[in-house]
This record gives sequence, C-alpha cells and structure tokens, in this order.
Amino acid sequence: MTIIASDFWMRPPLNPALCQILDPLICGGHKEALKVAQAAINGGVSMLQLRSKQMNKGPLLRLAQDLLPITRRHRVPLLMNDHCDLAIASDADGVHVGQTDLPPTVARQLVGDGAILGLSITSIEQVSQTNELGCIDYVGVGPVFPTQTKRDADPTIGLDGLNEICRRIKYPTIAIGGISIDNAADVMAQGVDGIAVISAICSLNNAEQIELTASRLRSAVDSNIKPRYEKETIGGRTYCKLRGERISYWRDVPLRTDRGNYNMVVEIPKDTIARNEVGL
Ligand code: 3NM
Repeated sequence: MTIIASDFWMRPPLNPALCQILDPLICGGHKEALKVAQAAINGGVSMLQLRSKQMNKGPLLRLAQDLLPITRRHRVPLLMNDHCDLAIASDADGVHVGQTDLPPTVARQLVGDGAILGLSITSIEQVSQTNELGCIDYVGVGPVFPTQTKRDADPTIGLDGLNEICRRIKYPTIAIGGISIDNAADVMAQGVDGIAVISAICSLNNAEQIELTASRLRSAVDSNIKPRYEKETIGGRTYCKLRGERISYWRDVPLRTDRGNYNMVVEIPKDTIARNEVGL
C-alpha cells in the first residue's frame, strides 16, 4: 500500500464494519498485542479499540503510541476504551465510553470535534436519551450473546433486542458480545453497521489464524450489511426509510461535510407521513 506523508498524520475516518477490541492481556502482552493488531488489520479489521481493565495507564499509553504507526499506515482508526486522558496523550483517533464513564458530552469536550466518539448502550430503554445526544459518532450495542470476556456485562439482548435497537437508534451501530464467525451473518441481518469482537481474534495464537479469522468476519459483514437509508416512492412522494421504517422525506441534495458526503433527509413527524398516505 502506498500512502502519502501527509495522510500518515491525518486521522482516519470511522468505518464501523469490523472493530477489533484489543485486550493486551488476552493477547499475551505488549509485543503480542502489536502482532495481533497487525495481523487483524491485514485480515480486514476496519477499526481498533485498545481496552484493558487491569493494566496501568503508563503501559497502556506506551502500547497506544506503538500501535499508532501501524494503524495510521493502514488508515484504520485507533480508539481508547474509557480513558479520554490516554486518548489525548497518545493522539489516538478517538475514545469509546460506557454508561458509567464520563458523560459523552464531557468526553466530546475533552477529545475535541475531530475525534471519533463511541458510546456503549445495553438496552432499548437507553435509545431515546442516546438519540438526543448530538455529540457521538456511533453506538456499541450489546451484549448480544453471553460472553466470558466481560465479567460485569449487562443481561444479553439477543438478536431480537438488537433488531429493535437498530430500528430506533439514529447512530451507526456496532454489535458486541459473544460474536464469532458462526453468528456474524445473523447479527448483521438485524441491521447493524458492523460488529466488534475481542476473543474471536485476541484468543488466537498465530498471525495466520488471526488474519484468516479477521478476513472471514469481514466478509460476513460486507456480504450481509443492509443499506442504512433507503428510498421508497409512493404516490409520487419519495420517503426515506431507516432500516425498513419510513422516517422522513427523501431529498437528493448532496451535503459535503468534513465527515463525508450525505444526502439530505428531512425529518417529518410520523403522523404527517400517515396523513399524506391517505391523501390529506
Ligand atoms: N462490551 P467477546 S460485551 C467489551 O455489551 C464488551 O458492552 C460488551 O467480548 C457490551 O467478543 C464485551 O469476547 C465483551 O464476547 C466482548
């Protein structure tokens, strides 16, 4: 891969397809974590999150600093789990916070507008207040299935819970918890934008296996992803559907922003859609 020098220092954009959460202790230490990260990226991991509940901040900072040349070279964003201070100190590309960490609004103030900010949500009850936040870039949703990796995980939401959250949340979604090559396609079928794994990759002990597993997971994501927004034309009007549900009118007005190009979608109240359908 050829990259130009200025790209090397630019923050890569969010690509939620396949998130590798790197737990250095599960990987076997600092050096092994670097090897796991390289092999996982070679296989198709599109974002990396550094997470350790046990390690001290000094060693975590050094690992983040050693990971950045690898992730930047491949234009894969590196996020810190929980710790805004480490994200800032290491110049990582963003931070992922949970429900008991700093509130997302405060995390955003700390890491700045250019950083990627993710938030974990664990139940349908958290959806409406999350939709009101203007400051996050994506949500991690789970645990979908039972997991051995997170001891204090909330109750599992299952595929049905995931499906309901995806239909109601307005942010890109990354499913997490017990995801492997065996269930990745079923998870994607619920309408998520990507998946996050720890043990499916970190527990493997050679680079070839890691690369192969990452590439299989990535294929499962790419071949099962559903379009987030779709157009539907009824009676001369074009509506915008979010994951199958009509939410607004569709306008083909391209918007160029520093986070990418979008089509403009005009939010309208649901009863207006209903009235239009019956010709009022
Ligand atoms: N967060 P594995 S589940 C870190 O539901 C984490 O928020 C979860 O590990 C959540 O892929 C989880 O090995 C552990 O199951 C995911």
